[in-house]
Amino acid sequence: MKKQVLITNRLPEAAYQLLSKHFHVTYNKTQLTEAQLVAKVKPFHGILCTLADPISAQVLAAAPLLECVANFAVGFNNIDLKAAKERKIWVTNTPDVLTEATADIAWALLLSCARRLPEGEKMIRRGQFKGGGALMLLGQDLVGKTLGIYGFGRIGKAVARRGKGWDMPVIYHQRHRESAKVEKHYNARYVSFETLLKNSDYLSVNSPLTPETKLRFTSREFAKMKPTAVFVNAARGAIHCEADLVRALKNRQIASAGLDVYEFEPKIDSGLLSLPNCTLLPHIGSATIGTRTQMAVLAAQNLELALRGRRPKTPVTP
Ligand code: 8YV
Repeated sequence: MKKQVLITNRLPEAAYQLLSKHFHVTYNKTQLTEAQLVAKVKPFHGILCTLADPISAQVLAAAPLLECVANFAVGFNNIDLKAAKERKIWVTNTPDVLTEATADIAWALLLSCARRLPEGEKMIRRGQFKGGGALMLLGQDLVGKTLGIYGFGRIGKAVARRGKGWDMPVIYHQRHRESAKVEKHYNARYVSFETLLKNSDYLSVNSPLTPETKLRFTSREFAKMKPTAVFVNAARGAIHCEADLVRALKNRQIASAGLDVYEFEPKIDSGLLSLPNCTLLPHIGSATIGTRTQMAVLAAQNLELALRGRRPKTPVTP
């Protein structure tokens, strides 16, 4: 008998095509709640899910046959890893394939904030552009400015690499310091968290969401940043406190913010929506045709390998 696989939501077709060759696939095409997942997962040996699916201890407990949860994301904060480990269920993610696309979005936000693109767009669409003015929409320069990176993993490094094009010295902070060779390659200097806050002209958040990084950026941190600083988060919204960020932007404690992620996603603080000095995107960091297709293939390959009793390509557990 073929093993049973659940794809929890719409994904690039490659995932279904690959999995349906080997397994009996149930392709669900709408977002499921935690209660709906609990009610649904009993017959499945494998689940291919997205970040929006809460794979909690309750969901895992409702799936006695489960061997693998393949997440369609590099982050896996939607999955109860502890419960999965206890049951020896594989959890896999999709690293590497989305690094460049996500770094591009961090940079798109950075440029958009520096040059006030949302305000310019709005002016045009409202018919308010009556010819350029010498003092109209003055933004900030990038060349030679300091690029600060919080979380110097794959995506953080790809953000840093792009900074070379603008001759930007890079400072970074994370738990551990990189080797001298890596630092030289990225023109990057390890600094304390306080120095990162104080010295960054552009500060990009690229860390995973963990108990340690949760709410790392609050009023206290924004108060230490330069009034001209741009804050960019294309990682996870809960790494910053959204209400505190709104206050910092309103009070011009920092110049602007570029966000692809939100603390209570998909809810967004209404304060942010009315502020001119921020660029807001709907979590599209990895959303290119090529990247999402590669993510779907990798997630499906991980699931296939695990259900055949082999080691997945990119396991998070054990
Ligand atoms: C999501 C992401 O996977 O990979 C991650 O951790 O945040 C994104 O790439 C994507 O939005 C699909 O849910």
